[in-house]
Amino acid sequence: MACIFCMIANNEIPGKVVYEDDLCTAFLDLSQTTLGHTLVVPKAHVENILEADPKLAGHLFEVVTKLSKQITTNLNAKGCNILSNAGVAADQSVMHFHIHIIPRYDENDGFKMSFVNNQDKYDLDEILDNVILAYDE
Ligand code: DGP
Repeated sequence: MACIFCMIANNEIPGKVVYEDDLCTAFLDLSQTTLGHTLVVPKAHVENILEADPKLAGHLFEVVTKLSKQITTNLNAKGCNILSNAGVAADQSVMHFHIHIIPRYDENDGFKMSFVNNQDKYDLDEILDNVILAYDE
């Protein structure tokens, strides 16, 4: 199936490209959740970070680091959120790995994210021992 981000990243259809190199392309997100909302995507099709080679993901994060400083400074933003949704349960709607750079201006600028405090539901030692340290690649 044709992937819209493959096509934009490889210049097969036009996008508002902010940055490009051999491995990735950064372009403006159509929705512009906040002014300057940008996506950084690999040129090769990878569904999301859970499928990505760590070296490729590392390169994307290097580019995200540089661009987030450039975009935040040039647009006089006060900060930014960096986000990558992986899987439908995590609200991924385009199934091509992408990292959002969302410049932030104030708490009412269009982007909302909330972290519910569930600390009384879980045991941190149990999570560490049984879930994270037991993980074997
Ligand atoms: P996510 O929910 O994390 O999969 O975010 C997908 C983002 O992609 C969403 O913010 C809107 C954006 N988007 C969807 N289709 C297009 C498109 O054709 N062009 C551009 N530039 N952005 C798109």
